[in-house]
Amino acid sequence: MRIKVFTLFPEMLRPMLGASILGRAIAAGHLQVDLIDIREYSADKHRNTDDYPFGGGAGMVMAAQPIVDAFAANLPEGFRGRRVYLSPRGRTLTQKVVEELAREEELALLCGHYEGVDQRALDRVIDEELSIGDYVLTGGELGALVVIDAVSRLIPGVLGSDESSEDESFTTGLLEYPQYTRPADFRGDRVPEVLLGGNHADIVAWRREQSLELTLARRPELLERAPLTDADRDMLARLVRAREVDAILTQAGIAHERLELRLADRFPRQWLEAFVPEENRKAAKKQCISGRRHAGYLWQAFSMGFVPDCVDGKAARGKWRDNPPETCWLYLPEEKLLYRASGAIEPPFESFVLADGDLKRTCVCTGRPGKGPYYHEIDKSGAENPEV
Ligand code: 4GX
Repeated sequence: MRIKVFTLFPEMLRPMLGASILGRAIAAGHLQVDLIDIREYSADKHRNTDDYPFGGGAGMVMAAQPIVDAFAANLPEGFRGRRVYLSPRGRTLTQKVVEELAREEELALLCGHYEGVDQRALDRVIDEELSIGDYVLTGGELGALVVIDAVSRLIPGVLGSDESSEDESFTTGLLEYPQYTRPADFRGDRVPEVLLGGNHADIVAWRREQSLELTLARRPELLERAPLTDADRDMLARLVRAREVDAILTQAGIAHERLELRLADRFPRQWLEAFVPEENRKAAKKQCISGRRHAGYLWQAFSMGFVPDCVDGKAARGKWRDNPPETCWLYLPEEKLLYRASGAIEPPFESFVLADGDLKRTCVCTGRPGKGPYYHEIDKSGAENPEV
């Protein structure tokens, strides 16, 4: 690709074209950038390139002559590429436009300064106006650099084999998941545990969830066009609900943290393994996890007697209040959402679980339509919970 940049300030672009990936691409011959100093084509005796605007108004306007003559001197007769003027009036640059430009053999970029360029110059030498965004620069040079940078990385050979030009965001239609590198612990901030283990399926699922959640929070309009699977849509519905639940918990003054959907999905199983005696597990599993979803079903299994040492009623509640745990787990079986909250909580839900950090002491509240809340305290010493 060959790019000609027409500018009054070629020295503004030079450093960017000499460094990093652009510098390497130019050195390797994948890209050729010619900087053309418009001033050199001024026919004026003082080499002026601008003048006052006809009709009055603030600032100066770039005159037609130096620009038209610079283009004539530098673009061959049969120039086949696209001639672009960088301007806030132009079509907004998007990755799609970048892909379009990258298919050209050659580009000519005109950088305007001051209040703009004499319209007659644009009419003679420009095919299209492009804007790099809705804000105003002091000149088009940064816009030209943005175009050059974005286009270059699509030219074969410019990116190394381990650098992908297929930006995640534009292939998945979603925002990119967070990335981490060593160390695993940076001043107390740990890399998400799932990325440290070697479970590839878990990592893929975690990244997908992060992408969906980030897109929902920051660019929800992208979700309308993104190619989504049924599993994605299911996840999204839960994430939408999670945001509502988040608001409710915050309103109730409960400091909380929502756990990944992946962990929420495992919670019922882990719960059973931690609290349901081996001999009852099969039956409990069938009732709790086997896909039958109705309000409070998981807790119904407990009330059916699969868990020993249940104490129901106000006694459990009192006991709980006297000796509150530091951490509570809140699992909403219908929404399939799992929360961690600090301190003993009594959330405004019909079904919830209160437990200390290692799940050794747990209180279950099951909603019973017409009968009010129903509390169980489960004492389990030495219960292990590998994930949550
Ligand atoms: N995306 N600028 C052009 C001169 C100008 C002034 C008024 C037309 C009308 C810009 C952007 C940008 C600053 C380049 C003003 N042209 N370029 N210049 N946004 O702000 O590309």
